[in-house]
Formats: sequence, C-alpha cells, structure tokens
Amino acid sequence: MKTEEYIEIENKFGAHNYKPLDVVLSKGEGIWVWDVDGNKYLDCLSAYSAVNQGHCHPKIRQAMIDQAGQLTLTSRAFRNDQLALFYKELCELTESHKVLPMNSGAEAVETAIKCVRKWGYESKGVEHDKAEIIVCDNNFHGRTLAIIGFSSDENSRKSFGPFVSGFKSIPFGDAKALEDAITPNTVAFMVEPIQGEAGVIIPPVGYLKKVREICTKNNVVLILDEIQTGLGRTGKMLAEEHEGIQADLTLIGKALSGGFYPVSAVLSNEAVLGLLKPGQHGSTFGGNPLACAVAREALKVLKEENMIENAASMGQFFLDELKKIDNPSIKEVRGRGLMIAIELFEGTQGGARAICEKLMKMGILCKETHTWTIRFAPPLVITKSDIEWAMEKIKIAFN
Ligand code: IF1
Repeated sequence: MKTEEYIEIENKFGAHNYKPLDVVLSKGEGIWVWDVDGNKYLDCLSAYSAVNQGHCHPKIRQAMIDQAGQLTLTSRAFRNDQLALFYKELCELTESHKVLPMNSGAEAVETAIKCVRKWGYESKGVEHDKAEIIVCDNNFHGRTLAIIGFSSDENSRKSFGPFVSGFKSIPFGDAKALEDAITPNTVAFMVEPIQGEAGVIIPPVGYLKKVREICTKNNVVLILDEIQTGLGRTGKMLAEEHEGIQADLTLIGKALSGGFYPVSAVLSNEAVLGLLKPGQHGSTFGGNPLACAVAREALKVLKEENMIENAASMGQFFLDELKKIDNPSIKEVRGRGLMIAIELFEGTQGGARAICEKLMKMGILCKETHTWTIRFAPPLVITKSDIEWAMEKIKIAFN
C-alpha cells in the first residue's frame, strides 16, 4: 500500500486526537527512518525523546528478544530475576535510594502525586485531604484527569472536567513566585527542568538551585519531571545536574526503554517512597521482567556508547549552526544538549508547521509546538556530519 492508502484507512477508523505529518513510517535505524514509499528521513523528534539511543538499537532489541523467550510478565504477586538488577543499576546511575517502576510517564507522575500527598499527611503532618502541590504555568506532565486538571493548555483541558483539586500554578522560572505560593499545606513542587511541550523553555541560570533551597527550607518535596529532559537529552544523565542539585523525587520514562516498551519510574529518597506499604499502589505491568531487561540494556548502551557526552557536544554544535541562520522570522534559537528549538515571530507566514513540511520534503522530520516553535531533538547518536547534512536542508527551508 502507498502512503495515501494508509492515511485514508487511519482517518476512517482512528480517533483524530493527533494531526501528524502525512508520512507513514515503516522502518527505523539509528537516526534514520523510512516511509512506505521508500523515502529516508532524519528523525529530529526521537518520538519526543523516547528513542534517545536511536531507532531499533541492536543491543536493546537483542535484550528484548532474549527476555521475551524467557519470561515477560509475572505480576508483582511474585518476584522476577530482572527487577532487583533494574533497581540496583538505576539507583547507581542516578544516585537514588528507591525506585517505583511504572509504565507510562503519566503513571509515574500520578504515582508521585499520590506519594507526596501521603508523605504530607503521614510525615509532614498536613491535615488530611488538604495537601497542595505547586506546578508551573505551561507545564506538560501527561494526559490523565489529575494532570490535565493543572494544565494551563485549554486544548488539553476543554470539556474534560470536573478536575482534581489541590494544585496551584505559578510562573515558570520565578523562584520568588514559588516562595510566595508555599503554605503550611504545601507538600511538593513539581516542575520540568526545561519545559518541553511549552517549546523548550529554559529557566534562568540558578533557578533550579534556588528552587531546591526554597523546598528544603520549607520542607516541601521537590519533584523534577525528567521524563523528556532525562537520560542524556540535555547532555547530562539528568538535567538537574546542570545546576548541581538533586530532586527528592525524579520522574523518568520514554528513553528508559530506548523506545522498545513503555517503561517509567519514580526515583526517590528514602523519606517519600519508603512510606508505601503493600497494597497501597501498583500496576499489572509495572516492573515486569521484559520491561526491566529492556530498560537495563537501554541504560547500559546510553553509558557505554557515550551518548550523553555526544548529546552535549553535538547539541552545542547543532545549536551554534542553527544560530547562524539569518532569517528575520526567527525570534530565538535555544536549547541545551540535543533539546533544541527555533521560535518564529508570531504571524510568520505558515507558522512552524510550514517549515516542518518543507523539511519533510527534504528528508528531515521535525514537529512544531504551539504554532510558532520547531523542536529539534534527534537521537543522541547523531554525528557532526549528520548535522552538517541536516543544516544544508534547514538553511534552504528558512530561505
Ligand atoms: C502526547 C511532549 C507532549 C512529558 C513530560 C510526562 C509526560 C510527557 C515532561 C507523559 C509526555 C509526550 C506525550 C505525547 C507527546 C509528548 C509531549 F511534551 F513530549 F512534546 F504531549 F507534550 N512528562 N510527552 O513530555 O508521558 O504518559 O506520554 O508516557 O501526549 O501527545 P507519557
């Protein structure tokens, strides 16, 4: 079948909850993907940072095949030989004390919300059902009802109410706003180190350090949502490292499996996750042996193949090259590691989508966000010559 035939069937039978580019992909390898018509593309989205290790990484694939032939799912009613090793290796890599494995990013976020509320009531002494969690304007933490309830994106919230109470939103990047928003009922502050969906919004230098101090001073749990920024995307294992801080709870997902399987996790100090007792939280697939085997290998190749260091050096090179583009419609070029965005001035003819469609015709797949911003987030295995190849096309698209 041709591209158009797939699209026709998709449009007929599928819910229209996305507006994807009209490209039907059938194969992926490293930074490259191919469509059903045989066209080759550089993937500059990496499935929103879920394939940091590159598409179909051979070692992660082999780990999945091997485990799939051994044992895939036992439920947590029984133990398995992959979970303990996953816990140990993940804690060593991220300097964490406890792990709670889940599946999707949103499930990790929901788990963190439940756990910090529990910590608030049982450790901090907040009156039951009065816990408050502070979040930031223009956040993206997932699509569940509790999460969209504190979203500031009308499109994510419209007609889905009523929502969950107990959340307060403050401007991103403003440490004083956090200090002013804290009350005796505040149990946590949850924030993305860099706001991804909002358009790669990087906070002022020192923001995370100040936020860490404020949370410590006020006995408030600092939750960093590193589901998109984590696992090498910004040129560090975790984006918090850019400011030399440690969150109390860190949420990871996406590239935790290299794009092979939904795997997420809540990483914590002893104080928060240590409160959970048997039967108080769980998930059928959370911590299953297949997920753990895949995640262990995904983490291993990330380190062994120096992908994090590559993200830092290639990200700097890519950013410097993009900043050289001379085009009056470009408002800002920003990024950290291989989490980069070009923001156009509002009103630019065709918006970011038009650039993405031009790039697609030249063999580069990007995605726009909020009309005026184009994100560039290729797999962390990209090389200097790949970027030079891409820059030729990107310059033409901006001509
Ligand atoms: C979509 C973008 C959207 C996330 C952060 C939690 C989650 C995500 C920082 C939830 C998920 C995905 C979801 C996907 C598109 C993409 C996304 F931000 F990456 F661009 F939507 F905003 N925290 N982000 O980025 O993880 O439950 O999806 O595993 O929903 O369209 P999930």
